[in-house]
Amino acid sequence: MNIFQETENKMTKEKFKRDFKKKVEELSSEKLENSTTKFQYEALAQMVMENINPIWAENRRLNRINTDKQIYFFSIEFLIGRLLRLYINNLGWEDIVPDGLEELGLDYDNILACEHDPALGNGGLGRLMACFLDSAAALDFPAHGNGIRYKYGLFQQKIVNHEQVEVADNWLKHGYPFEIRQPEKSVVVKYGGNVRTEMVNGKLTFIHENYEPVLAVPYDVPVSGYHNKTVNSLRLWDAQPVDDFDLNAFNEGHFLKAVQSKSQAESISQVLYPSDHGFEGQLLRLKQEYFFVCAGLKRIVRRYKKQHQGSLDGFSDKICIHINDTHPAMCVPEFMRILVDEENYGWDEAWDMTVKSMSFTNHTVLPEALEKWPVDMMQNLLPRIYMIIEEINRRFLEEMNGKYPNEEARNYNISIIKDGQVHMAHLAIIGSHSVNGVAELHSKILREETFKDFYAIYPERFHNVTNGVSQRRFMMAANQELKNLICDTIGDKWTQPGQMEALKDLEKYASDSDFQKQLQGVKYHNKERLAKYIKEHLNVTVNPHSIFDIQVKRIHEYKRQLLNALHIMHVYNQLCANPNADFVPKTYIFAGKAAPSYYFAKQVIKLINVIADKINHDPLTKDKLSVVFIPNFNVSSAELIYPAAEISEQISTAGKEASGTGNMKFMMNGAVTLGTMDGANIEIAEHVGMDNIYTFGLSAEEVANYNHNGGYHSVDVLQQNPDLQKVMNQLIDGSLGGDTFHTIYDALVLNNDTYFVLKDFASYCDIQDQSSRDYLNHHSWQKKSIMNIANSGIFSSDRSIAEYQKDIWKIK
Ligand code: F58
Repeated sequence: MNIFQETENKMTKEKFKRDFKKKVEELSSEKLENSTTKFQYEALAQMVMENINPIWAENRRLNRINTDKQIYFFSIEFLIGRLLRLYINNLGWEDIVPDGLEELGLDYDNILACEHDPALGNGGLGRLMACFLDSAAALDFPAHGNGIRYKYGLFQQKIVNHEQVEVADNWLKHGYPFEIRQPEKSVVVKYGGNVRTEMVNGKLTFIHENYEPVLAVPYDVPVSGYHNKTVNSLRLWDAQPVDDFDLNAFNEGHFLKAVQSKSQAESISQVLYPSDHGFEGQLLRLKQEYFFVCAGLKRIVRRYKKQHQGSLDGFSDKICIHINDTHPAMCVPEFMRILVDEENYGWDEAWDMTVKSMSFTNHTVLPEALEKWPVDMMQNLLPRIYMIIEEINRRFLEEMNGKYPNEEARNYNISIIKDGQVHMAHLAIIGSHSVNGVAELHSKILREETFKDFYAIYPERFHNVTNGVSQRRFMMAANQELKNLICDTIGDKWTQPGQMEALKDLEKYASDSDFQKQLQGVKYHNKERLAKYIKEHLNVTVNPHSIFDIQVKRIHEYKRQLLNALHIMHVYNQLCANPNADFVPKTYIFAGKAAPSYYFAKQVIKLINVIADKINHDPLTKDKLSVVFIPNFNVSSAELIYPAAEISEQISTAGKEASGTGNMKFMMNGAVTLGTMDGANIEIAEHVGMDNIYTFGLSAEEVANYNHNGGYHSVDVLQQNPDLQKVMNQLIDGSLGGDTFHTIYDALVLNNDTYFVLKDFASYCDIQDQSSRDYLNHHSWQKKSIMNIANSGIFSSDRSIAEYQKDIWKIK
């Protein structure tokens, strides 16, 4: 029994069964037993919304009258995943619904599978936002999301002839039951045109004219808290033409023009950019960035004024605008525009309010990913915003040159506008009171390298908040058997929001052979479940008694799926050379999408699939070695994959992965990390202890040292390692069924291996061997697994949110 269930509208199994049956029959005009799974899903979704809506309405009413501080996450991505099961668990119906459906002769998992998984994000950054919203609601904080309702989410990935093929993700085709359209809250966003000045009542006034208006229509999705009465909102904006009346234009010329402008407006929220690497300076992307910034701020400002007798005074004491990476950095000039142009604040006061309201999180140190917009593009698309950025920059440089007259080079470096480009990270840092990285090492690199000039000026602004993930989704819901086992062993305190560190009590059972056996049983079931999925989807048989060694994440050179693949080739070579040698059976599992324009990453996908095909069809490897690439990695398949893992591959080039969050999801499901000392792996190592993690390879410092001296000589490494030579030759000599991988070979051998794959190869092979040997000792392996679960509490996003609250937003 939970608090939520003690309330008046208590749901019982019998009531649920009655209501559900009635709802299905109303919707489908069929008896329950003749209804389709699709109608059953719709009925369940409607029942859930009918129960959430009154609580949501009450939350909205309270938020309107009370003046507690509100947090708004501005993010270009929210990778929310399927929501139905989460809502059911949050409502406290997690026992009622599955049992009730079973008694009605229905399968809960089949019904849940009808929900189209909304893919409104590329990877870690978007998923982090979803975990943060989940945690904030669980902890009763008023924190809301503000983003874009893309019509097409991240493409669906198919593998055809070993290669990635992208298919459009029309996730709204059959409607989405968890959103509420709010047309009366629509606002206009203005693009292009020109800005004219005029004296109005003795004040210089900026008038934006000849612009193209676009209507931003909000759709709200409820974000419910776990077993509590909090329901926050995720607001996603849809772009529409301002006036559909234009479409009725009476002559053909006008009609075509009107239709054109309709599709131009709609194109803004048409598609999520599928690139997680490198900055793409497309005009449409800039339009998207301003779109949700402008629309979101307008509503927040309007709401605040309504609550405060038409004034924005005191705004920064009550509102936090959190800028998630640089994509929403235009919050800074847009809020200045509202304050100065529309609300008549003086510049200095407006600037003070802006900086106090904004906080900024950086998610990458890859230089190619840092956003820089061409000045003329921004000036043409957003003329007034550009003027304000210029003025912010002018005043900033004036201050810096005054304070640090001898730091000319530095003052130039930190400029927002330089070399014909607007540097968005600089804008975000200068315009925010807080800047944070997402793991200790990452924050250190920001302070000492990426943003060192800013750190010298504003040391007090720099923070670290190590990422976290939602245990409610990635462990309690995805791995219910593990959750139950832990609750039976140490109680359920750890399942309460903010209490996950109580898992530490499990350490007492680390060497308990009874508990170890039960844990091993849970893992085995999860491996069987994944093996079944692999058989059904790929027609590949994997041995559930083999070690499940898994790397799932976006495909990127710095994440080094290639290192994993080269090692598998080496293992296969060994097996071929010595078929009767002792061998610990192993299944290597990969999943992840490559950006459609990222040729190298797509070659890596092809290589993995080619290797998999060869190995899985060789009778020599049967039951010993298999390789699987699971297509279309998304939040739903992730929920199946993490619980089945025994080894979590986190092998990025040290210094490149800001944090990683998959590492945390694996850990809380009992997988042991095999990784480099990078991102949050370092903190995982600190918490589990070096006996319970496998680390290898260069440190971030060593990588940086090589890079400062122009890199290293990959050919030297190759010359000293005949096994590696053999593998590299196989990439180009036709051994792989006639396929050759010259691009990969050239990057590693001729172009000096930017990501240190060959350099780390030998130490990776050693640690792989060691982990396989260790696996044979079940007792010590289970102990490692338990130590990982027991120490995963700190990697809950509840902890991250509590830190943001204490150090950055300072909510009481
Ligand atoms: C990721 N960034 C980091 N960006 O790579 C990862 O280390 C970190 O754990 C995670 O953020 C959360 O902090 C990331 O996912 C993107 O996908 C961007 C999306 C928008 C376009 C540019 C890439």
